[in-house]
Amino acid sequence: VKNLHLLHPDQIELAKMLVDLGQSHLFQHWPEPGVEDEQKKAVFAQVAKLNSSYPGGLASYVKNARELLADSKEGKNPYDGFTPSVPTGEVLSFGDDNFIKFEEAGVKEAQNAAFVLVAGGLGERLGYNGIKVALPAETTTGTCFLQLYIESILALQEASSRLSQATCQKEVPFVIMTSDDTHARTLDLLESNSYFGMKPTQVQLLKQEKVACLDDNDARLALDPHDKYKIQTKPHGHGDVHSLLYSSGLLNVWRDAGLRWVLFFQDTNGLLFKAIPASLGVSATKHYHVNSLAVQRKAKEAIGGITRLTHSDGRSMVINVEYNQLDPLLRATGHPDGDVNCETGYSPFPGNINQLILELGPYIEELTKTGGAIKEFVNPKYKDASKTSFKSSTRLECMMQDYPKTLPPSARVGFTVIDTWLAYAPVKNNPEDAAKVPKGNPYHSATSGEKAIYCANSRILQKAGVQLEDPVKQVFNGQEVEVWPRITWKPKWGLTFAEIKSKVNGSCSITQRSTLALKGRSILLENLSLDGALIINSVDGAKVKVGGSIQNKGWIVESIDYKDTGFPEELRTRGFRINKIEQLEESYNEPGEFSLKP
Ligand code: UGB
Repeated sequence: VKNLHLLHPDQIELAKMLVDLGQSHLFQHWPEPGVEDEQKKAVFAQVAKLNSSYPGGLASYVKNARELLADSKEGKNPYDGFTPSVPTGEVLSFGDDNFIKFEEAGVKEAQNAAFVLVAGGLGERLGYNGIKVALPAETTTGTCFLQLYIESILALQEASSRLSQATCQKEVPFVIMTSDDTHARTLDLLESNSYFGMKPTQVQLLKQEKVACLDDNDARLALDPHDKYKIQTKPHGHGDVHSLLYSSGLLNVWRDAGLRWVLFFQDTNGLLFKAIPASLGVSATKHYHVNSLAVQRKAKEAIGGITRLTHSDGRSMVINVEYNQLDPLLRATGHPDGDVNCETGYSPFPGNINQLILELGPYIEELTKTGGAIKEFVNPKYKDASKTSFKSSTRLECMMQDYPKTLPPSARVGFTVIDTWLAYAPVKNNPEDAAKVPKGNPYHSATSGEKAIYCANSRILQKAGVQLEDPVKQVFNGQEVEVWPRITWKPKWGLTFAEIKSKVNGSCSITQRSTLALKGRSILLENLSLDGALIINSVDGAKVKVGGSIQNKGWIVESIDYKDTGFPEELRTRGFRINKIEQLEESYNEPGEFSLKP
């Protein structure tokens, strides 16, 4: 009370609210006025921020926390009363007529889409010190994830307006959700690379705020152990993306501009855009309000399972059930073996890859009701079985894929299963953890993430008629992976199977030890026989026909020890480097028609 005169009237209101919420411990230790007054004012600047960045403010946060902490203490299961079953959705098979049809529909729709990347996480599991979107997706060209994503969106935008014969190209908006951990470095990466060719006005960064930590079951806000004038905060999870988008006002801007879809994706999946055209096509054709991308999932694999939950009171929803909850839920509902593979060798529940396609109109309608608040959870680490005190402070968390939990039963919630090799190879696990992954389950490491890109590109070319040698098995960082030829291309070279197929003619072949990098739009492979490394750079107006027999010493994949600090972290986490011994590299910097036939 003695310090009240230091505060603005609105800060006094906040102080009263905190007292009403049982949070007076936050300032009980304050010394007399005149001592550390600036720090005291700073506390209220932080309180104001915490209050405005949470839907419903701190009062809602504390109320939700008390309820969730009480449920957790009681051991209440959030899925009580729900029975899981396998939902139905669209299952695609790469390259067949159905897939091609959905891809075409998706490309048409892409100009009506906005893309949202959630990139606020630091990736503790990966043990990498930088931001994950700056990591090379593959080291043949060194293209980082953010560049790959931006070039994919631009390619999609261009292909979409070409297909619909639009007179001018619509700019597809790209939003990146950052956090205090990633914001400055993400902006710096964009600025120092001229936004990788995208107009800076097309990109928008929205920073998520952390939430207050909680010290006990009464949801007393925790003070920072190192600073008694600061409330301790931690990340609230990727679910924040919905309230941030809502409060930014962008959704209405997009609706007014005629957009129809919002696509959400995560930070390190180098394959993702190979799956986007077809899945957007599914959304548009099936009129899905919510479409979750999924892959076949091995039982107990550390990705959530897409599940239909039916409540005894009649409610029903299709939702992601996190992997640590699926097994107990199944066991509690008449499946004594829990989360196990079925006769296909996979779990019957498709694996959530956290790529969501939402229809904009129904999305805005829903957020107008909820303000973007997502059902939260709390995961306190208790000191003992009495569950009365915590080992360390906790906080509420939320996940973006829980958005459908508040939807009415009339909402059209579906999913699209895509071949794993085509759609999903995230970089999440450090080498030591990856090496411990049970045999047959995916490593989700930097090693497997890069190898998966070569595998997918090789298999796509194979399907387009190119003869390829079989991959060889090699071990890097304790992980056995298949090594295919190192084939990469710019997204504008080919985004859909139909487009890629149209660029491969005659009888082409590529040996396993080869490298092929196509860095241009109009490069036609015709009767090419490659045994070595071939790099083609071309400007947009240059049409290059590449054929004949090309042979050289090539680029070799060499194993390295991840503990060898002589190599940069980006290479150590993969366990290999590419030794560029000999290549044929040609650049076409002027428009025109060219032929490369050594
Ligand atoms: N992220 C944020 O932007 N903000 C945050 O506060 C936290 C994360 P993780 P997670 O694909 O295998 C998810 O940590 O949460 C971003 C799904 O929940 O990589 O363990 C972060 O930058 C799970 O169902 O993943 O698990 C990153 O881009 C499963 O699908 C993204 O959110 C799993 O991903 C994911 O963060 C998976």
